[in-house]
Amino acid sequence: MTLVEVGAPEAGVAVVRLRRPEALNALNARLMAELREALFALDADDRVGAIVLTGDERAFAAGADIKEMAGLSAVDMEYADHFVDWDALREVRKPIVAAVSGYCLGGGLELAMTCDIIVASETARFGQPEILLGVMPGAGGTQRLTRAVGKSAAMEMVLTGEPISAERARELGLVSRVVAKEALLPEAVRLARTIASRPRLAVRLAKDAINRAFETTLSEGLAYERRNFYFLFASEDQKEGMAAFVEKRPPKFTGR
Ligand code: DAK
Repeated sequence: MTLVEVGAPEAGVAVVRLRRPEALNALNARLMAELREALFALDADDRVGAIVLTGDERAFAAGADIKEMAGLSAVDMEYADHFVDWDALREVRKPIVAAVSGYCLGGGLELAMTCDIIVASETARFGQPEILLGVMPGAGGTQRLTRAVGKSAAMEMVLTGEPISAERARELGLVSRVVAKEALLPEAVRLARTIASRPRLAVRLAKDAINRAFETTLSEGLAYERRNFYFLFASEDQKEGMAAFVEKRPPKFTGR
């Protein structure tokens, strides 16, 4: 039985579902390896323009698998490269919308933050509870959360381990929208379809440039943005998009 279910692409969007409900979708090594394989396959699939990653109603994911991690030593982790699949996820070039319901804790939140947009159901709970286990976030929580919500709120969440509500997460800018629980998947898919309908190369280079904002100074980021912008003038979609505007007709994008 697989721990990651991949839906057939529809209107440019594939839904990937974490499926380990008996452990609140705790992220063990097998699940992460399957997730990596699934996301990379979709990244290479021309039918797909955007991906939705979701869990179930009770949990997006309640963290990395504590039972699997409990007995490891630092030396084990270093030699086994135990978390290699986590690091790979940031290489996915297509946009990923995380649709989060219920628990989104520890590595679950770190996984959601590796995605590009987080849509939450009103039942979602976001937290970094690692401190309660005697450790701290290890898959980007101290970095991505701080960039998303600022120092003070990140310190509160990481140092107390207490979760926040979906509404609070929206106020802080951690999620882009909060919807009723029945509307979560339809809304995330609708958003992903809108993105998938946009010219693919522009979407790809825009995602790339936004992610650069977290890696560089403003001047370097602006120079990077400028190069991606100029590059799009080498695309057929730029010619088509601008010609269609001038000719007052809908554009026909090809992704070239
Ligand atoms: N790991 C393993 N099993 C888990 C789990 C987890 N994180 N969360 C829940 N489960 C399992 C429970 O053990 C239980 O299994 P059984 O006892 O039935 O076999 C089942 O899921 C249902 O959970 P509960 O019975 O506890 O359900 P409740 O409704 O009572 O409580 C809860 C729900 C979410 C409040 C509770 O389960 C909980 O506190 N879970 C742990 C949350 C947590 O501490 N998460 C952070 C884990 S540390 C890294 C990558 C990632 C990480 C670090 C480094 N690298 C790339 C270096 C990440 C670390 C973490 O996420």
